[in-house]
Amino acid sequence: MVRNLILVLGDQLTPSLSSLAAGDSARDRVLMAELHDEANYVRHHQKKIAFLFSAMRHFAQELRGLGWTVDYVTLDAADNKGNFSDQVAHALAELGPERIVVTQAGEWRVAEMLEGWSARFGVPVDILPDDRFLCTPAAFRQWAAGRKQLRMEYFYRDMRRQTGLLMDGDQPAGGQWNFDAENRKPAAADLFMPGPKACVPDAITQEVLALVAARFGHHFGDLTPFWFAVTRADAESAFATFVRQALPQFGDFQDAMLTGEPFLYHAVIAQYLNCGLLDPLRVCRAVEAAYRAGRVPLNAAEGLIRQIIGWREYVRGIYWLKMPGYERSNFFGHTRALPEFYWTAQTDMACIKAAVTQTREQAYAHHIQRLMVTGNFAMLAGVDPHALHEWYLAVYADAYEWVELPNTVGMSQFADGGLLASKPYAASGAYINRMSNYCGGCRYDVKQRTGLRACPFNALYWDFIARHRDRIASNPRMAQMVRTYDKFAPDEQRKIADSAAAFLASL
Ligand code: DLZ
Ligand code: SF4
Repeated sequence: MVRNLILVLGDQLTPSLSSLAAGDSARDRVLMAELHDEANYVRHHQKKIAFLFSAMRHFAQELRGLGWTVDYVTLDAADNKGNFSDQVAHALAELGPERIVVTQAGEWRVAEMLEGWSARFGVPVDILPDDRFLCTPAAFRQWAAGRKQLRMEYFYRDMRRQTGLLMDGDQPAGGQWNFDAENRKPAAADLFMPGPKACVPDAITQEVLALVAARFGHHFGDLTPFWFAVTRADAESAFATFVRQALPQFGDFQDAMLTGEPFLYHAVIAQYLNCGLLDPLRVCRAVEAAYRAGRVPLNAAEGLIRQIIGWREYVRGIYWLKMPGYERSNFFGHTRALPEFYWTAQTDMACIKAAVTQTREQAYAHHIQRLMVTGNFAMLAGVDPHALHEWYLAVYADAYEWVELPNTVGMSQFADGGLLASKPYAASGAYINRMSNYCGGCRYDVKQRTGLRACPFNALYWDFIARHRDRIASNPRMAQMVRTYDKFAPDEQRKIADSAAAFLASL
């Protein structure tokens, strides 16, 4: 007789998960399922689906090793019902448990579904907090209450104090909270970049790859070569390799972009953190230990820890504070469809071509490529932020709505009108030229503002400033750009408008 049915979602691959910690392996049953609807609510990248299915299969094995009985429903199983609700209904009919136990879902859409189950099934449903995060949605709400602007920096300092990470007593290590200003060196192509540790697919992964090729071969993205870690042990080993080989340089070159170097000194661990294979706090403690041992400079250690206990927790807080509704934010009223080259990479813009190509190959691009190339372009071109949101959610292996949506809608598109970001992250080609070597190999000339050969980012940038001047002129960080635009001769302003219009018409 089964007591509790414990549903483990695809991004809950953590043995200490609250639903499992509350359970008893002798009396409870674990349910995990590969579901058509979860792979399709946006059409996820093939590599992302393979990663998650394989990591789920390995996690089921890990749980069995710990004594759990796991009902694992593969995508092609005869009793696969295709979605969470029908799969749970089926398990209830088969097993007749007293209650359902589940750790709070990461996405609002799924959380809503869980909320409806006790009424729908007439069985008690225990929804337990997800204690893999440092800040609960309720604590974040409290932190946000009464604040006009929700700046990450202040939240981050609280998290440093709360965890004691990089603290010397009550002072930040090195006498400074944030070393971002030291993290903006452009990279040179002759640097040695080790790249993330690649794992060899085992028999389970091979089977998943065949399944994904057969069932999701029409989705965006290259399935192979497949090198992601799919077990906790391999994810930890990939992280240890990063700390040893790349972290010392991570800080300096965090914002750099280089042709043919998709990873530079980035950790490429977000996909492991976000599905539960790596523990955020343990990762941060290991990074601090490397700094304290003198193996890693402070700007690198602080930069990485800030991403995890600062930014990652902060965007999750914003997500739960603002959902539902946040996904439809559209401050600028942008309505353009997402250009086809976000899927095909067929564009003469070398920066976009590089970002989309590596996204197709790796289901990965680093934060500056996402923010300042594909994100920046979409905002300048007036793309509907919701369409862009669905793209990011589909194409990146680390993307779940709780983390991706605030990054897209708030940070990259300024669609929430400045709740999250202090200014629109709009930039002309000059920024991309400074931080990358893309422009040298581009058909467009980054130095020209208008005309057929001019870098499209330039006219689009000034046209964006002109189009939205009423919305942005009151922002102290944008007012200067509005004044600069106003000083352009009328003829130049007309050329900017014509160039931008001609380019947008060609999309
Ligand atoms: C993203 C994803 C995919 C592609 N597939 C599954 C799946 O087959 N089974 C599953 O339990 N979860 C999957 N997920 C994650 C969910 O869509 C969702 O993002 C999380 O459960 C967070 O609410
Ligand atoms: Fe991108 Fe413009 Fe540079 Fe070409 S010239 S790579 S379009 S920024």
